[in-house]
Amino acid sequence: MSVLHAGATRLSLTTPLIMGIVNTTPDSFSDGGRWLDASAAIRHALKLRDEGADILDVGGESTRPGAVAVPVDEEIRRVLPVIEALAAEGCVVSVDTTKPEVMRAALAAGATMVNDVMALQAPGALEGVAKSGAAICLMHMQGEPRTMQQAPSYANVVDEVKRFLQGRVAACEAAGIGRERLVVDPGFGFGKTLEHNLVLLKRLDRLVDLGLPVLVGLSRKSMLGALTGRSVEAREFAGVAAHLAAIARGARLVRVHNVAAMRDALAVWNAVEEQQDGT
Ligand code: HH2
Repeated sequence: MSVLHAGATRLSLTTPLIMGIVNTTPDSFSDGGRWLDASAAIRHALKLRDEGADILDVGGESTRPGAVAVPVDEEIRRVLPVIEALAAEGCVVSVDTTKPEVMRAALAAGATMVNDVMALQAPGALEGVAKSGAAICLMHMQGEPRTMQQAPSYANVVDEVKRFLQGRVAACEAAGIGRERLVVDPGFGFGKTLEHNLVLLKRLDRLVDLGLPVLVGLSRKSMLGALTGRSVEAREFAGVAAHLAAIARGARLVRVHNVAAMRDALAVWNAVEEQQDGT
C-alpha cells in the first residue's frame, strides 16, 4: 500500500502526494476556459509541477453539475497535446476521463494513470486499461453529472460508498488489475449533499480500511462555499483545511488547484508527523 504503481513509475505514499489539476475545458466550475489553449495548459501544468505537484491530472471534460457532454474526438483533441508535452518533460501524468477511447489515446501518449469519476464502468473501460500497467483512481458518484445534485439520497452514505468501491476494486482485480495500481476516492460533491460530504470526510477511516490509498478532491468545491460563504476563487484556505482533515484521517493523495498552498501545508504536516517525541 505504501507504493503506487503507475506504469514504470513507483510513487511512494510514505508522505501524502499532491495531484495538480490541469483542466483543458471551457466550462470547468472554477477555471473553465483559462487553459483551453494547449500551450497555456502546458505552461500552467509545468508551474504546478515546479510548485510541488507529484502527479498532473489532465482533463478535457467538465464533470460539474449540469456540464454538457464532450464528443470523444474533441476531448482527445484537448488533452492529447498537453499529455504528450508533460510526459516528454518527465512528469507523472494522469488523464481525468470516463471514455475508454480517451484513456487509450492518453496512455499511448505517455499518461501512466487514469482518473475515472465513473470508476471504469463505461463499456470497454476495464478491458481498455487492464494491460496498460497504469494506476487507476476509482471514484464514487451517485447518478451522472447532469443531474447528480438534484436529490442525492442514501440510507447510509459511508456504507454505500464503501460497498460500491469494494465492488469496483473486485471488478478491477477480476480483469487483471493488481491492487498495487489502485486508488479509491469517495467523490466529494458527486451526488452528495453537504451533510453526506461531511460524514464521508469524518469517517474517511472506513474507506482507508479497504487497504488501498485514498484520494480526495475537495478543492474549491461548493461544500467549502457552503461552510465559509466564499466564492469559488476565495476557497483556498478552506480547501487546505479540508484536505488536511482528510489526510489526518488517512488520505494519501489530494487533488488540488492550488499546489503551492497545499505543498506548504504538507511541509508543516510532514514535519510534525516525522518529529521524534523528545519527552
Ligand atoms: N473532482 C472533479 C473532477 N475530477 N476526480 C477525482 N478522482 N476526484 C474528484 O473529487 C474530482 C475528480 C471536479 O473538479 P474539477 O476538475 O476542478 O472541475 P470540473 O469537473 O468542472 O472540470
